[in-house]
Amino acid sequence: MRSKKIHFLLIIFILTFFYCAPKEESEVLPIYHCYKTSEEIIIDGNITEEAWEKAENAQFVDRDGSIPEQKTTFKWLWDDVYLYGAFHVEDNDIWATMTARDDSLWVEEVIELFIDADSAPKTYAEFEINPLNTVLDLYILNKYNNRKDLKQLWKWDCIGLKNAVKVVGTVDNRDDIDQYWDLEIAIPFDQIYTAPNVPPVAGDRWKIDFCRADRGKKRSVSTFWSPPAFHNPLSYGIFIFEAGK
Ligand SMILES: [Ca+2]
Ligand SMILES: [Ca+2]
Ligand SMILES: [Ca+2]
Repeated sequence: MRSKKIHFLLIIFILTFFYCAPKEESEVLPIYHCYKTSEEIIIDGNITEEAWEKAENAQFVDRDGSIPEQKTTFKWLWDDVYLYGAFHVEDNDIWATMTARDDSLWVEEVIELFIDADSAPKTYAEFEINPLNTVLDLYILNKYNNRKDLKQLWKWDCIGLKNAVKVVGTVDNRDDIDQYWDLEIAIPFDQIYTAPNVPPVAGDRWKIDFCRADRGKKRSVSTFWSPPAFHNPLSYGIFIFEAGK
């Protein structure tokens, strides 16, 4: 009888544990450790500050997890005002034509950022920046965690956003061989309305993803930090704010 009771309690314990235990996201989602910096970062497209050398380096992958031929690497840092990002985008054919804010940048070459600060996938911010340094920014209401009934709040502009690109190559000539473009960006925390803490507290976790459209003459390649990205916020990677190194 006693043994039956112990078995019963054990089953209850196991069921309770598995029901309450958070999903082990780290087993399937990439993790980025974003360190706090006290050094000045000038948003000029030159990712040459010493601070960047201390940041964790990560890279984009193909939909199947493989490393694409033209690599994209990125780093992030933060201070009390901004979230700083740096992307290094290898590309032998860099091109873009759009220069108006909130233009359809995704049909050309672009880096896209999806920021789900409260890890509640129904709301997140989207940024896109092209090699001409044109910005698209909007808030998304995504009731079903997919593209169904997506509400896009285009009028939202991230006030105080700083962004700069450095192109080693030509954006307006597709007949020559280019090398790369770098994007440096500073997003003011006070514009991320869904952030649980402004500025973040060390240990805060956001859900974030990045994508790249590399639209070559023969084919388009989409790469990601955590595929499938885009409007699948449950797939975004885990972005952890860490104290300074
Ligand atoms: Ca810089
Ligand atoms: Ca390209
Ligand atoms: Ca906008």
